[in-house]
Amino acid sequence: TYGPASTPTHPLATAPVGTPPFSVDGFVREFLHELNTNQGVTLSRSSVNDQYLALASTVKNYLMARWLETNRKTREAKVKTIGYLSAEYLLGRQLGNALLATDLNDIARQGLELCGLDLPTLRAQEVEPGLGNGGLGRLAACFIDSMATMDVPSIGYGIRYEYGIFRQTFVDGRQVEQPDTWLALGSPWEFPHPEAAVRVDFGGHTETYVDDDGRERCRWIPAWNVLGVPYNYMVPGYLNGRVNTLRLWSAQATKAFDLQIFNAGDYAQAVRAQTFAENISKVLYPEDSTPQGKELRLQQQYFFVACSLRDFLDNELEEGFDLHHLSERIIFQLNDTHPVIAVPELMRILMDEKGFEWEEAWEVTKSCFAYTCHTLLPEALEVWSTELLGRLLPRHLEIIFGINERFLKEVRAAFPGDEMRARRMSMIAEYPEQGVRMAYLATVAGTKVNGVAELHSQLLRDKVLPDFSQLWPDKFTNVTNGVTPRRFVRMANPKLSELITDAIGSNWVTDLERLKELEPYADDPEFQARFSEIKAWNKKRLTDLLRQRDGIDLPSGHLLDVMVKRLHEYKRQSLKLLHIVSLYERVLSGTLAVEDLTPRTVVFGAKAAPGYRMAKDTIHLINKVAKVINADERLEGRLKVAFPANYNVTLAEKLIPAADLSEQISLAGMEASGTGNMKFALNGALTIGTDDGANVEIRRLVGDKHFFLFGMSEPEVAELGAKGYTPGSYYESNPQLKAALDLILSGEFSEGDRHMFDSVVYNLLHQDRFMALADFQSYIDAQARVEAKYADEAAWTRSAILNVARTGYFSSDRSMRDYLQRIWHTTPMI
Ligand code: Z15
Repeated sequence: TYGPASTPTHPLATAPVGTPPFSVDGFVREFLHELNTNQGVTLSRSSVNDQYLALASTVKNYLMARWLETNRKTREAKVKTIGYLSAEYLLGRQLGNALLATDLNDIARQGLELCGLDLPTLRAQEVEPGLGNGGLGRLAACFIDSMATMDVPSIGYGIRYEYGIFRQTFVDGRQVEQPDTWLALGSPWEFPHPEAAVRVDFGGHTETYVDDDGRERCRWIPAWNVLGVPYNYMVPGYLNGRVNTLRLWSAQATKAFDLQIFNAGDYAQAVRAQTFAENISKVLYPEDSTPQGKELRLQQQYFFVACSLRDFLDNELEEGFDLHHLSERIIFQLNDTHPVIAVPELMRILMDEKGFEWEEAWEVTKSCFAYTCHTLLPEALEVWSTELLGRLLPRHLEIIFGINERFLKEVRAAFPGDEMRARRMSMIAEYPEQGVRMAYLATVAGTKVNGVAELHSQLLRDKVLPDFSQLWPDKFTNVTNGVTPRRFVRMANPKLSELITDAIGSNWVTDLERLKELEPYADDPEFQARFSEIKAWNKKRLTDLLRQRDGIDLPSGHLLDVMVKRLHEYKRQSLKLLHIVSLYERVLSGTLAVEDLTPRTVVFGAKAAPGYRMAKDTIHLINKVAKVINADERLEGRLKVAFPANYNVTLAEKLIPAADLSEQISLAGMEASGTGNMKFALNGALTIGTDDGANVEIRRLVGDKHFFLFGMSEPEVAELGAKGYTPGSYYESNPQLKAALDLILSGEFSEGDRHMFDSVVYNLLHQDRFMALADFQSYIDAQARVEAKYADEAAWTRSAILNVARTGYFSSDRSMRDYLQRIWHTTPMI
């Protein structure tokens, strides 16, 4: 229960908490107070970490009254809330965003200066919470930012991993993973509530019994349980006074659990039991788009979803709320299939705990969920074996079978006699082992199913879920992804932001389509000059960072060519590498004069899943190629390759604004959307890319003249695949491609070892699932067009400005508007 035991009589007890004065003096007082009372140190004896923690507390204090007020108002208004269910949130650093949202940047800088401190130094002390792998986790972070900024009541639900995505290091060019100890120096942004922990059950069996009304019912007799402790985080809207909540769950042993064992006298065993329970939220699985089928992963999924549903029903709804009307108050957005076990969980709660009949429970359940699919790769679609599911969640498996049975009846009624169709559509796969297709369950249970870019949504309908889209055409829709302009333009690119604001005013930060008003400036020489200076300044900032962060020397005056994203074969980092090796080979063989080489630095950033051999070998090869090329004086410094380790949100914020060229070169039909592509375009990089994911929409908006398109289209890929693809024939018939691959095989990059990179090269030659060789020539030709354009500085700058002006569509605010209209059917709170 919440609240005081008796009615408060002190006048301050019901007043909202105060906000520190919005002045330099007020800020300094608050900061020194936090330093003394929270850190227990004086300014003169404080470490940089003390200062950072005190600064974080100070900024939190400015947000606190708004947070409490947001919670009160939302609760009172009894409006529909968005429950965003996501196993990942790749938040990035919090301090800069909080300072921006409160407009405290100038005050904080001046206040700290009066204390003899430097704001950027304190900001650099923050370790980012890396509670996600890549695009999917970062998208969740952008979406909660947009919802707060747009006054949409929402709660983000997820897992507080003790170790987020691993820290990547390179040893002799190979990736070596280190644990991410993001909590080690303190975690000032979270509010733990151990007293509000909820219990989550696992294992055991089910049984039937007869209830008081004489009805036969089912119940779950679990074998063990853990506690979920909520940790709340503020999600501040931009200058609008709204502060939403992100609620991440941490696993703890229940008392009952260890008491039993303590009583048996086995202290060591009891402590081990504690550790066992706490394993559930210990570490983020580092695979992006390749489910592992591990028991602990399923435990994580059920753990956070069970906590979240329990939390919403018990703590966010008023007592006595009639759950038949649940969908008037919540829509749970399923971020991929990871949280889909929430569907049978809600059914179980309604039937087994609240006494609903099946049909009643199903009516409610199917109106409370919507499902976003983020992939087309067949291997990325989660299928949980019924053996595992039944062992861990026996009641849920029963319910899934029940949903499937009724669903297949509906299919057979709609398509009489079409038994093949019914089998295809079953949520239960029979091969290679019996398993639950989580995407099918989500599709059946969701009010809506959406893909994340136009092409992806179309392929989802036509290729991944064709039977479902025939049965329920209206269930399928598209919401193209977006990125938050606060973090990825306003914060990451302060100089460009100032230039934009000088030209068109400051409203673009929350109304990004306004960037269109920049179009006339694309031809303005003065604007062009300022724009180029800013790009140069961003490059300088990156150069300084990489020198001290990685000991990397970036030459100045180069075309900065950037490919940053998870390492995955379908994304084709190997194609980018073949381009680099080919340039090098042509200089060595004299087919390209050094003077004709466009001065270019290629920057890679990419983590590989620790068990993904081909991805790790590719990283090794990139590093080895970089080492040889960077040391070869025959190139006269005109070609450099940089691969800073541990690409993350913090590095992205410095890298993206400095880029000239954005590499978006996945095989068409494979990248669901991409979101890095949007961040680059918004920061004035030109894209070289295939007709894939959101690239399609970027190109349509910026125009063909300002985008370097290459490669097969998705239908061409499908056709070539059907005809039979033989990568070797491209090697045989293209001398430039052959020479590049041969140079790798010669041992040039491996101290004469001719076999070090066999795995990568022979995979390309004999398998090449993602058709890099088929697109090689087209890519080389497109890179020649890049160089020609880069030689005309004014033309390049004009195109870069037009990329900024024409990509306002890719704000995640627009994505949220689309979700509100097409899926959630609700409006912001005024
Ligand atoms: C992930 O980061 C994405 C898809 C997945 O199925 C998983 Cl498990 C992780 C990415 C897509 O690859 C990317 O194209 C998309 O932009 C992003 O999700 C956000 O929708």
